[in-house]
Amino acid sequence: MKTLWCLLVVVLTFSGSFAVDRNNFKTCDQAGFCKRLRSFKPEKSQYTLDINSIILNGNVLLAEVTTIDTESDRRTVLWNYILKLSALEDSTFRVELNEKEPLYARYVTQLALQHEPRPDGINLVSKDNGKVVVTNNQGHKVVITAEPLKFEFYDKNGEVAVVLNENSQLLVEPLRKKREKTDDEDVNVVEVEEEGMWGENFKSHHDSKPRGNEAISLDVSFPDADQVYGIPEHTDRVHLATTTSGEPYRLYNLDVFEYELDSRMAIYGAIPVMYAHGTKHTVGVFWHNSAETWVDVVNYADSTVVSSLVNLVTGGQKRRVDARFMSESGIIDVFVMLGDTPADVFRQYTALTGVAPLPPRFSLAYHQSRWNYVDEGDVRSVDDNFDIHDIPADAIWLDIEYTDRKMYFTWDAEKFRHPSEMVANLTAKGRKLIVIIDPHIKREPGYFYHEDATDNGYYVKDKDGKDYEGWCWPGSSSYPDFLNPVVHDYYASRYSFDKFPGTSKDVHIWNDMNEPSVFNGPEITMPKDCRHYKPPENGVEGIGSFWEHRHVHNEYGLFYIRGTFDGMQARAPGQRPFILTRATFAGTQRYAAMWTGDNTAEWGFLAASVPMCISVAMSGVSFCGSDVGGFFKNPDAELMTRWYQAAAYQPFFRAHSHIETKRREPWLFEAATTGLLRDAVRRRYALLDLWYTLFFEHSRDGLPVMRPLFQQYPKEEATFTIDNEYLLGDRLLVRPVVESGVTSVKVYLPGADTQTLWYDVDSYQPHQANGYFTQEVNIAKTPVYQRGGSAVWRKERVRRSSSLMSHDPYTLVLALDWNNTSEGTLYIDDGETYDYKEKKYIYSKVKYTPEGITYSFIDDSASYPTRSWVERIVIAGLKTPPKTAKLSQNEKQTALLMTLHKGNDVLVIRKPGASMAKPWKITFSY
Ligand code: NBV
Repeated sequence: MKTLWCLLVVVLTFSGSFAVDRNNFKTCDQAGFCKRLRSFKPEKSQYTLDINSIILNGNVLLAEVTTIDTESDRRTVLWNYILKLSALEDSTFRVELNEKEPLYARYVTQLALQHEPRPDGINLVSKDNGKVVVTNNQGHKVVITAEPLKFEFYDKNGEVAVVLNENSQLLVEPLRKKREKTDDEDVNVVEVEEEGMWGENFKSHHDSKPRGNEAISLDVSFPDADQVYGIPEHTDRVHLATTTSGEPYRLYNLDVFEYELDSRMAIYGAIPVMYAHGTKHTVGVFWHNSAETWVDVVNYADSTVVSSLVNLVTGGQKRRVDARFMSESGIIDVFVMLGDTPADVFRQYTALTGVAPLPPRFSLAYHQSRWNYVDEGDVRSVDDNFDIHDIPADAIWLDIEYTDRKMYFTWDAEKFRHPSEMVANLTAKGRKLIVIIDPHIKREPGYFYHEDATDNGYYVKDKDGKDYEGWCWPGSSSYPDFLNPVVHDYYASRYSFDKFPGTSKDVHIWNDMNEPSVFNGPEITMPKDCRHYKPPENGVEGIGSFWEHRHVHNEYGLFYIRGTFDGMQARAPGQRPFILTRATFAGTQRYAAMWTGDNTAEWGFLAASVPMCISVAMSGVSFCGSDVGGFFKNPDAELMTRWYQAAAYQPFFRAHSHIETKRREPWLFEAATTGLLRDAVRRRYALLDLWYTLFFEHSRDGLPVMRPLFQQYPKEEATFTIDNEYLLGDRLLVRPVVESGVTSVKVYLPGADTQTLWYDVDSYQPHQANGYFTQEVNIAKTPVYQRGGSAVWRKERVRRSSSLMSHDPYTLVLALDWNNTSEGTLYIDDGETYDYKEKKYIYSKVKYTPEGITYSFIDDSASYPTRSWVERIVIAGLKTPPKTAKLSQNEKQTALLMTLHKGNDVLVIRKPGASMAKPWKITFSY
């Protein structure tokens, strides 16, 4: 085993070719259920609803469904199911279909939903002629056809927006008992059962499948959709491709070494939500399932779809997308979100799975990481160098080497002898330390975590009920079963300061490898027949008394980060924790930020960071970034510069690199490059208040911080497939330069129909929206535009870290629209505690009209004693400059100084001096 371990380490750390080893990962054909379901194409669905069985109970319609052998004349009932259709708040329905009397309970995903979804009323309108019509209280109608079973969901305008089982691919494989062969039974009779029903092999791995086949599938059609989006994490475009001639999209959290671009292969995250958008409406479906899932897509407008099929299905009009979800286990549990705008569906999805809580402010600033900063001296010198080179930074990260031989919650006694002092050095400058804690536990005698877990039965069990042992960084490792509440509590308690000495409220956490990654497991993860905790039930023993890893795989990482979150909350109840996770699932946003894992220092990976983060942002997780500079390989100065410039405008901004790459802290490049990196980081700090405001607003409205263009411009067809630029809130448009050696890039400016103006943030030059235009770029230029009509607050004094800027003065940039107005919000609080829940914050709106500028509080009952004041106001796009300006605040009036710039269309009000702690007003005269 030792040799195998060494080999694995070698393979994982040195690989000359930089390409994923596809042999390690299954294709659909190699995953028994995917192959089986993909070839399941009945002409007519066997599922039939028994109209007479319908019961209306609260917001729920219950009915019996059977599968009927339609081939036989006698219409034999094959199996019985229970259907539950629930009407929920905010234009959402839920459809659940489970076996009526399953042999064992089927798994229902536990953590994705933030709470029991809130009900809406349901009304049974009719049940005649084989059709059941129900409505909710918000004006949506659902028509259920009894035979074959089909659901049509109508939008508010009475148009069909989502159809379930249109293509007859609904399937719930009933659980069956394995027939033990009796002595006198003919072997062949037993063998008739489906191939792979009771066991499957992949490479050298055998999956024992004790419950047999239990897969589910459902097709979802979106009439009128131009594009579908979502189901991250993949490395391809934001709008999903037709999969008929290739592999489906795969959702299975995997540690894919040297993952490839433009691929539908599974990687670290799996968020099973899909949105369909067209000029008529936007709708979505959330496939509430944590098992391995594959998704096929057919977009009838794609050139790859043969025209005879287009004609047959859409009558030649080409607008329609069909999808099909296939999962290895679970029940059919699908939420239908009826929009009808992109913002509506994004909100509806976060109403189900939650929003990201307001992050600590520092976490939105710049992070410096590397595998590894080798000792305390190294950390100190990196920290000092930021000051020497005048580059702000908020956090330094420690990777796995800080531990005592990869035993988490310990320190390497030689290299990190004084962790508390190290942390104190950082906090003196307002900086934080972030340390990695992985889920695998070294099986080392004497290691408290391992001993406690062994003694108390905390580990995930193998198929025979023994502690499962796999290989990971520490060598032989086991994996705590975070599904067990006792294990959750034990793990969370490890974060208390006395149990994790050297840590304090200024030490935050990075959770890696939580797919979970198991070097010697099938597909580098945990075997599916491993056993997890299930609450004991009277009379349930044997197979039904535990969950298999196959049921919970995609939410294992979520159980883990929930433990981290609860632990950090308990160690310092008044402080907001920051956690970074690699594995994601629906609901991840409630606990952690995510990053796109082990990318490579190549231009394609820089480019991919944009659609990858847009896609997860649409799927609830706004806090996303990539390893800046690329994890593997060494970036050259140009790539490094462009990566910093791009990441300065992405939510999570962290430089990180592989242990074998060359050191690449910003000051290790030539002076000119260091200057460009410094400039990129400073630009981030200047806009920190905008980031913080957008995350605050996300915590209230659930909308993505990093937005696809079509969210704000849903009728503008060109925006549907643009994913190399995006919006920050509704204010800035960012088109990062992700191409090498370019002197210009094409930028699409949306909003031509409303004569939207976009101001270049460097020059205040306005551009009227009119589709694509060519923007010249030199190496210092990142195309970023402020929307005319918006207001952005900046802080322009350079400090060592964000906390040192909290009371700094503001520069307000007002970019005017055609009507000479602009407005925008700002959120201010202490940046780290929960005092904002006690109304200690300022949420304000600033509004410009030609008469003047008003700064007022949106939440009147809240306040915060900020010492910040207004240092400068820039008004861009001014048509008639005012002659005088007068500030009124606290019943005092002050005349203000102004200067006109450029072609007299940029006005700067110098030192208005207004305090941000109280409302104020500036009045102009002409
Ligand atoms: O902990 C080491 C690395 C880490 O630096 C990286 O960011 C993670 O994605 N980790 C993966 C383990 C192995 C990398 C080959």
